[in-house]
Parts: sequence; structure tokens; C-alpha cells
Amino acid sequence: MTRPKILITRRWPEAVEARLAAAFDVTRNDADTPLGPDALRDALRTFDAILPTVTDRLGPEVFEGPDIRTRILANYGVGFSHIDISAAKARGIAVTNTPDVLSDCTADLALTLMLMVARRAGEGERELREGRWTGWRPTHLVGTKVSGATLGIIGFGRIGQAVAKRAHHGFGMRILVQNRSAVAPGVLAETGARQVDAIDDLLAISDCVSLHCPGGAANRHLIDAWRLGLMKPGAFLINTARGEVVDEAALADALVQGRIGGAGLDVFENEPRIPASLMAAPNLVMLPHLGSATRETREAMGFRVMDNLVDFFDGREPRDRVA
Ligand code: 8YV
Repeated sequence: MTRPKILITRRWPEAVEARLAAAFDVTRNDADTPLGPDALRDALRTFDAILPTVTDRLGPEVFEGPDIRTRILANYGVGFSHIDISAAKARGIAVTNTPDVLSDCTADLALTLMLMVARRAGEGERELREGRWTGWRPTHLVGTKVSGATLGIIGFGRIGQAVAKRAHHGFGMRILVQNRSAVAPGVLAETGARQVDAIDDLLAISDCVSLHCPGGAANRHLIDAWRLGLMKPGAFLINTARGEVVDEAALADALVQGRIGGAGLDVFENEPRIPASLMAAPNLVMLPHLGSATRETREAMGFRVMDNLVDFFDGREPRDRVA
């Protein structure tokens, strides 16, 4: 039997690439630059499977036209708002993702950002490296105590729950949760969390707000100027979910005007472009989409994609099918 032809759209950890190459007829993108719409359109006509990442925008236009060969988009990552799911479905293309394996590391990074912003670690590091540190003094770079504060988590899936565990059991934080469906009482009890119905209620009483909901059109600008205005003065906003969930221009205004205490962002609306207003905003820590960026997790994500592919081509239902 001929082996399925698969395209890995970016370079992946070597161990995973080697296992994929042993099982499939693999084409790699050795330039490791994002594929544009034309390349993706061609790929849909050339490969049985495409293994995309967040940098491959598979919008509706890419799926148009005849002779599509691809039967599965086995996404490397849990978020898939870069893929037009209804267009994929309409063309009979399955879509899978990689949940679970990145929850710990993404949660770790959300906590990293929270601590960096609250304790002014970004400012401190810049000051020291630029030779501006004049020495210790009681009023120097005084931040905000995180231990015992209230953390509002929007989206209480696997990553949100992993954040709650760290914040509650590590830092004694009180946990508030907003989620589109009711969270099981047993799950809330693990971190003494309380679920609120409305995002607005959570924003008004949280000292820090961390976003863990999906991206995509439904949640675009969920955090807009009005909702930023509901946050406590001095509160922090952390986004490790998707850039589009936050209105970046409104966030920059809120930071410049000192209406909130600060923000930590790992994701952006138009990656890798960062608007000048955010570059200039005070009390903002920005990281280049590092949520899952550990060797262990990036390998586990790759092997999870491989499991999905093997199941699919062996005629079994892939465990992480989202469409
Ligand atoms: C990935 C992520 O690095 O899984 C996700 O949704 O945001 C990151 O962990 C990226 O999306 C890879 O496609």
C-alpha cells in the first residue's frame, strides 16, 4: 500500500520528524517560513494530510475550487481558530488538534506573565541590562502582592484549570471562574473556585484576570474598552489564549491612561506584528507566543499529531477530532 503523502508546514522537533518520516511519505518545509494562501491551496491538492500550525491561515478562500486531495488537517496545537472549520467540513476534511499535552506548560507561562507583571520583573530586567540600576532602595520598582489575591479565569477548560491549581495551591489565590457551560462542582472544589455567570461580574472583583477561552470570531474582542473599564484599577490582564480575544488598541489606551495595573501578553491579533501603541504601553510584558514552548511539550504535541494521523489512516476515529 502506498504511504499517505503528508506535508509538515514548519520544522518540528527532530524526534517527531523522524517518526513521521518512518511512517508516511513526508514533505517538509525546510525554509521554515509560514505558507501563504497560494502554497496552502496547492498543498490541499497535493497531500493526503496537512499538518498546520497557528502560522498557517486556512481561511475559506483556501478551500475553494476543484481537485482537493487532503482528507485531514492534523493541527499542531490545541487552538485552531486559524482554520475555517466550516469550510473544511464542507469539503469533507477532518480536523484534529493536540489538547492535554500542552496544558501544564501553557499554565506555567500564564503564571510567569502574572508574576512578571505584578512584580515588575520586565521593567527590572530592562533597567538592569540598560545600566540604569542605581542600587537598592525601599521605594524601588515596588509591585503588587500576588499571594492571596483574587484570580479571575475566563474559560475553565484544561489550561484554565491548570492555572487555577498553580495559583490556588501555590499562591493561595482565590479563584473565580467564568465558563460558557456549568463547571462540575467537583472540578471547582479542587481549587475552591466559584463560578460566576457573567464575565462582567468576574472583571469587577478580580485582582488579576487570565484568559483561557478559545479564539475565533465568537470571542473576538471579548475584552474591549468597555470591559477593560470594568476591571479594578490596579488589576492585571493576562492573555495566553489568542490575540483576537483582546482589543489591543483599547488595551494600550487603558495602560497608557493607567486604568488597569498592567498586562501580560503571549499572543497578539496579527502575529508577529505588534502595534506601536502596545510597544509604547507601560506596565506591559510581552512574550513571542511561548505558551507551549518547552522541548517536552513540543515533542508531545508532535507525537499527539502522529497518533491522530495513524488512527485516521488506519480507519479509526482520531482521538482529538474537532471536525
Ligand atoms: C502552539 C498554541 O505553539 O496550541 C496552541 O493553541 O497556541 C501554541 O501552543 C501553536 O498554536 C502551534 O500551532
